[in-house]
Amino acid sequence: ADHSPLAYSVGITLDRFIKLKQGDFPFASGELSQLLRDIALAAKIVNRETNRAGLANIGGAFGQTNSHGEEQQKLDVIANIRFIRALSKGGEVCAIVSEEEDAVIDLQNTSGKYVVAIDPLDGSSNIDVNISIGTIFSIYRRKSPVGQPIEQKDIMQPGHQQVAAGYVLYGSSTMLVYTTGNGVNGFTYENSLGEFFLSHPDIKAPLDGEIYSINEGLEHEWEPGIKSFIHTCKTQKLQSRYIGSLVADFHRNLLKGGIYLYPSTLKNPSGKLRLLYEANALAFIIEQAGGLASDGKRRILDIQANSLHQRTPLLIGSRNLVHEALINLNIKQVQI
Ligand code: P6P
Repeated sequence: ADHSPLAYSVGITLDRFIKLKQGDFPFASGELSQLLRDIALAAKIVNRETNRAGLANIGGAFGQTNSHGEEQQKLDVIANIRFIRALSKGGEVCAIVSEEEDAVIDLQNTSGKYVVAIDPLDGSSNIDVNISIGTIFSIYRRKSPVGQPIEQKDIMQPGHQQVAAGYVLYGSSTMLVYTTGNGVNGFTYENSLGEFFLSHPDIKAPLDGEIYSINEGLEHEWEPGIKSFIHTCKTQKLQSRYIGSLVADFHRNLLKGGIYLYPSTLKNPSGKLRLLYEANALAFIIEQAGGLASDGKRRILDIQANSLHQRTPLLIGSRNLVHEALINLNIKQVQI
């Protein structure tokens, strides 16, 4: 097959790309490929729901709160159901941990080799004001050989055990960006054809960047190292860009260069973002693209979870910017 860049960028669909790339895993039995297709299918369905939310009276609040006491939006609930259903029907997954579900969902599928951690719709408070939202997912192989998946062993694996990770950005166009550990590739959805096409082959994060993303309204709650780093960003005339939707901020910084920070705050001493289904996936992607992801002390991918929904501070993006932030946070030299 022609592997020249042009060959990849002219009209190659996600399905074809997955098949092509499966060659990278000669012993692959095709289950991970099928799982990626199942996720893409659910993304197409959620994309359709988000695009018509305002019209189909599925915008706005669902009228219940999730297990964290956060008010659920109707689309949160719909996206959660759609991804769980697609993964259950696909047959490759034995268990799911979802932001929208307090407990692990055991799909009663003992032949499923994979575990998925997912935030079905992040940033859903932005839906009603038509700001981009996203899905974030991590994929692991189960560690226990058979039977009911074991929470500590199969579900709460450290991020470096991921076999794949990605996100869907429902924005001005809908994109699927994922890695299986061999680089990062981006696909843009063509609504009229119902297909994702390769649009961003082999994404690399610029080592430097001119953008920093943080909620400045919380400045009074930051630790001194964050205050000094953000002050440095301002003296170096970086641009402040903060959408309030993690996937949108992450994606822009990945392509253009930049750093996103959600540090420890008084309200959220461990940060606001979740380790298992937000930070780990984006950390895998950014490292595959040449960037860094840290909680301020440790590499995100090295953190061993001890609860399903645990939060973590997150500094993620261009290598040199994250490194600069870490030096400010831990004045002692940081080896990362
Ligand atoms: P804040 C959305 O609720 C979210 O989880 C991320 O998508 C976003 O970056 C962050 O929280 C915004 O949080 O506290 O700045 O409103």
